[in-house]
Amino acid sequence: MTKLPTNNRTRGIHALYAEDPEAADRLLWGREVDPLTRRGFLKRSSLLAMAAAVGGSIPFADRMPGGLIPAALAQSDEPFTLEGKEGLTVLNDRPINAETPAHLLDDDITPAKHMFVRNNGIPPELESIDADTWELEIAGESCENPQTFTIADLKERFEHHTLQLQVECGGNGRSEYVPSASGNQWTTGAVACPTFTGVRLRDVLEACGIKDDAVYIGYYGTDRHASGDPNKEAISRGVPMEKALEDESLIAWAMNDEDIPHLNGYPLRLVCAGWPGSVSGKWLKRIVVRNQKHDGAKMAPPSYSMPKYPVAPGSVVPDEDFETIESMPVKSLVTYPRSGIEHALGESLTVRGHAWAGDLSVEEVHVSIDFGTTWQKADLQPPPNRLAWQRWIATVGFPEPGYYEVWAKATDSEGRSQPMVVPGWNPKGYLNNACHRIAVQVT
Ligand SMILES: Nc1nc2c(c(=O)[nH]1)N[C@H]1C(S)=C(S)[C@@H](COP(=O)(O)O)O[C@H]1N2
Ligand SMILES: [Mo]
Repeated sequence: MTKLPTNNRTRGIHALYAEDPEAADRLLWGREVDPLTRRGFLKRSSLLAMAAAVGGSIPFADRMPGGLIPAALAQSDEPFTLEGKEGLTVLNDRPINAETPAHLLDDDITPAKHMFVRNNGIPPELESIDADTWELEIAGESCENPQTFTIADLKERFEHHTLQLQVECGGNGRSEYVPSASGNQWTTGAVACPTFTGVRLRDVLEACGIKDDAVYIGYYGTDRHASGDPNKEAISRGVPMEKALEDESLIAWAMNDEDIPHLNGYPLRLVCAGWPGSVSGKWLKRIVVRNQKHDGAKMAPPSYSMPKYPVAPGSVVPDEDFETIESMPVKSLVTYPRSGIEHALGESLTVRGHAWAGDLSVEEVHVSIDFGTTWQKADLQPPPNRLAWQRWIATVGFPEPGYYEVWAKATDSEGRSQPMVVPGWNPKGYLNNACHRIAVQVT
């Protein structure tokens, strides 16, 4: 007989799932979980792998909710892994949200395995997606000739463009706000800058005809609302026409010259870089050209919106006092070395990272090793193209042994710098662009 490797709690939870799944969910997750949302995290094909991982067969496997992480794994120190991803920190598994530690963002071009995942709902099952028959519909009241394109049509009819584009979640950095804001507690890792290949959104919209009264576009994807309700969208956001028609706004079918990873929107996604990542729709099925500001799910305040004036921490802000976030603020990361390293006194240390500034470019980056008392200018490279992040590099020395922090601070092309402390508190915890810092022990 195979035996379960772990304690009675594991055995207990399986029995409880068989009897009373809601109670088991409360016990395991500390909350109730809609039965439909239990699906989808681990695929059926993973059952064998899962049995191997827990060290024995799972007698009640057929009653095990699809979304369940076996307690034997959830309780172990093994980092939990997502297919195609490496080293990400999983913040939430219903829906899946995972961020990238700063030192894994050191590449100039973010590899697919290190691109963060931000899901508002339940992604379409990979098995249900057929890229060959996938269709994108262009419609809306301000579209003259609504049309449908397969991915092959897009590839054939329009010019291809490959650009390196930064995607950052509007809530990146949320974990630092006090009082805490609800939502994923991102630290610094909800940002990435891979290349995307596709066609210009502008070319496709123009082929369908844009009416004079068009002011906004909105996207729809095939993910489902977290409740499982088929009549609700997980998210449907968009951008004003001006942003939609920029050279860099793409409908992309490839990331880093390969298929877009499943969790990042395979087989087709919108990329409107420099704005909150939420405008870059994944699993893209439909784009509507609107004669009013798009009113899809998560367009209304307080979603992706900031108070129009600074508010005291903890304030309640009325909906009419919010405005939709557009360009993201200037920001930077120290991606090398990894925080916490030891360094030999007398040797200089090369530090490097990336800086970006929403729709703008980065003008300067400075670093400090004395908690911001003095700053030295870093070398800063231009972006490979507009809306890509920029590499910065600096060499620092340390006067004596002890604990140091390296801080980095970027300044955008309009003279705005990153704050050294967390910027203005806001109800949903958006736009924290405080300086990133790493620890260095000099011995
Ligand atoms: N269809 C769909 N598109 C989506 C989302 C989503 O949940 N569903 N999340 C948005 C948000 S909030 C962000 S930050 C980015 C994240 O992109 P990534 O998961 O590829 O990193 O996708 C955006 N596009
Ligand atoms: Mo996001």
